Amino acid sequence: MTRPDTSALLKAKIPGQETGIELKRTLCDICCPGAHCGIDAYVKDGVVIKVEGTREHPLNRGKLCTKGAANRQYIYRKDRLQTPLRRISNRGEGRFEPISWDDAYEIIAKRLGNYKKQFGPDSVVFFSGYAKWYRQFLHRFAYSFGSINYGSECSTCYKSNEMAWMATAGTITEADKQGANTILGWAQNGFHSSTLAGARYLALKDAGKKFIIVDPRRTPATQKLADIHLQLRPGTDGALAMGMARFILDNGWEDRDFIEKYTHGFEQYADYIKQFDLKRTAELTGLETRDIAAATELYATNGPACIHESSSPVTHHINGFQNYRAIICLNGITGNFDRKGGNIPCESTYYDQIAGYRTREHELYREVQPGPRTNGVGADRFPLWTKMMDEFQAMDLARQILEGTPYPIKAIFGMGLNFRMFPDTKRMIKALRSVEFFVQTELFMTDTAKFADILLPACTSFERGEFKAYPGGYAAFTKPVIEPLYECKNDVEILSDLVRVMEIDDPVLALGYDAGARFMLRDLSVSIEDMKAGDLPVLVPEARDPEPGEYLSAGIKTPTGKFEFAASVIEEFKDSHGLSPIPTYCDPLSDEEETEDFPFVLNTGSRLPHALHSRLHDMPWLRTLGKTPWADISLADAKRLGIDEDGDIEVYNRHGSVTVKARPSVKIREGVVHIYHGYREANVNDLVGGEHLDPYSGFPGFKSNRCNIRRV
Ligand SMILES: Nc1nc2c(c(=O)[nH]1)N[C@H]1C(S)=C(S)[C@@H](COP(=O)(O)OP(=O)(O)OC[C@H]3O[C@@H](n4cnc5c(=O)[nH]c(N)nc54)[C@H](O)[C@@H]3O)O[C@H]1N2
Ligand SMILES: Nc1nc2c(c(=O)[nH]1)N[C@H]1C(S)=C(S)[C@@H](COP(=O)(O)OP(=O)(O)OC[C@H]3O[C@@H](n4cnc5c(=O)[nH]c(N)nc54)[C@H](O)[C@@H]3O)O[C@H]1N2
Ligand SMILES: [Mo]
Repeated sequence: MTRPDTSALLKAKIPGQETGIELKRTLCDICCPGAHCGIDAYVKDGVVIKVEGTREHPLNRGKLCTKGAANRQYIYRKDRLQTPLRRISNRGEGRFEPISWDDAYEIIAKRLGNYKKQFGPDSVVFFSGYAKWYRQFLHRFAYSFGSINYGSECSTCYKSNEMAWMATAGTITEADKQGANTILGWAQNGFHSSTLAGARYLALKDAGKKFIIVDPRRTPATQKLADIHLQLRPGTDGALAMGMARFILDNGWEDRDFIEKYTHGFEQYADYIKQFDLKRTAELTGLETRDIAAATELYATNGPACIHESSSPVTHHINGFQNYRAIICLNGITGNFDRKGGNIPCESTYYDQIAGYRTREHELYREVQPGPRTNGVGADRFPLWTKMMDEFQAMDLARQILEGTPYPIKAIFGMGLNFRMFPDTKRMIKALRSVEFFVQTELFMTDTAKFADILLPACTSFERGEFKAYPGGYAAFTKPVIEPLYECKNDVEILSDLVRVMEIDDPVLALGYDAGARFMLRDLSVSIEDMKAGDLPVLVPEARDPEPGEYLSAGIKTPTGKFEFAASVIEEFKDSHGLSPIPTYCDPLSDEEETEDFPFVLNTGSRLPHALHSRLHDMPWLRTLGKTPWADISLADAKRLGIDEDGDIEVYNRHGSVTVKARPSVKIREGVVHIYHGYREANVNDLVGGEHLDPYSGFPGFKSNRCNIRRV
């Protein structure tokens, strides 16, 4: 066989000496840390010319989603920041002049140092947007600087679930879907939010598992998996869980042994849920009594049954934390806790991965914590959050900046902060205008970056290395596949430089990323050098999955040593903040007066498979998959209001309005409007109230708001 000539090889992007194309390996960090796929990067002359999924990678086995496939457009986006910049126009206008790294560091050191001296270290807040890889380092940087105020996008993401589990059972859990006969998928649509999970779900379905999906929308999961789809009104999940619990008790389907041996507060909870008979539950949730009954029977009698958790939609309501607890309590009532096929206690490793081994990620920052977290932003208003979480509740940040109480915030040190993801975005913008000093590290010239006084160019996962934990006991340490573009630096290098310029006494940060990683991974028998030696994740020998029953025999890690229907951790806030130790239910719209002006429920921000929050809407390939922002409405509502497919509609309420295309369909129930988030030209968070918050977690009510719609 003759070998094709070089130009043909080049055209086909074949690696080798003739072409000068090298195949190098990294990961895609565009979406959640649980799904950072292995990437084969084809590099020629220092430029990535092609990406593919790594076939040997234990997570993605060669596959990539649309987001991952668009990585070249991500790395080489035209608005990548190239040099450090100093703002020379009004905030938000976006005119900057390039400055040197040294000058940028000098300015930052001087300004932050002055605020610290004049107003105390807590007057400077440190905040991270969605990226997670540098988090522990930023957290430590805040603490070493002396400020207790480290916060992140976690103020709206996943942590409320974690709190609910910890408060109830002293642990987080994983659903043992393999071992289960019935899977209760509560807000489960991994087909969009975790693309790789789709194939795994289909395999479970093929294996004969029964699925109940609770979701106000019709989705790939409800269509491909659900034996029963409970299409409830958004945010009424707590009422449904309580109705199911009562129906289980009425029928004697509960696990008495488990309840007696392992639980606390059952009588009180059983008494409370008496009000949720099928009829009332159906009224509250908008479901049919027969569907609730059938789903409950399937769940309670075709066990073992596990509950698949979603990471945010159930908790994006003002009643979200308690709704989530009510769902968790179904495990306690049926005994599907720490049992094969139920929800199995587990521990999280490095950025919420469940990898079967532990790291010292929390120690990295806790060892330099400068004081009690009760001094943090939002601490007075959200004491449960403050007690249970290691960071401030950022939903109170804009208010504190604008009102200056309980103390003034003078500066923000942001990494990937994005105002568009906050409820009441206008208030967040106002706060960014009024804060005295705002530094931001970013990849791109985002609308938020335009408010920064000093803007520092960060780099992508292709231009740096990082430690990464994967389920199955894997650990990886990537290496850069290209040099940082332009003058970019990675975020941790920036922190490391700043520690030196600001003369902060922190030997770990001063030494940089590898030193921190060594600190966090010091208990593992695999060294970071071992991990770096190859270009695929390696197995950590001591990693192991938890065995069902192990946690119960070791003792439940709550104050009573029991699965707590009545959560001890909430007791102390009963009188001071009106929080209830047992799950209670309130309407998700109850904090705003009901009026005829806003008869619709606005549900926002379900995941789109080709988008990640605000971040990918500007990327040409991905944008073609959803050109203009739209609202899903029901066919009945469209007909009644004379709204056509793709007609412009205004969605509005007392907070604001957006104009989007209408997409009437069977996907959504009557009376509900759904809009995807993160669009510049139709920012749905202008319609979410900044004080529409869950008092337990501080989470915003992104997923139920009053609104109305009209044809434009
Ligand atoms: N209406 C509505 N709003 C929501 C939600 C919803 O469901 N509905 N969901 C909420 C949830 S769960 C979440 S998690 C948040 C997410 O909200 P954000 O975290 O604000 O999300 P992103 O739009 O991804 O913004 C992150 C920014 O970080 C930048 N970035 C990426 N990688 C790096 C890096 O390595 N270094 C630096 N310095 N910057 C980087 C990106 O360019 C981007 O501008 O949104 C919340 N907002
Ligand atoms: N492609 C892509 N993937 C992502 C992200 C992304 O932006 N893009 N973001 C990542 C992040 S930060 C997060 S937090 C996760 C979120 O991921 P998930 O937790 O899976 O959440 P979603 O995909 O937003 O929503 C899942 C389902 O919940 C339903 N839902 C909405 N409101 C309610 C409600 O009130 N009750 C019930 N029972 N269901 C409801 C929605 O209709 C949707 O079908 O996704 C992650 N994965
Ligand atoms: Mo999230």
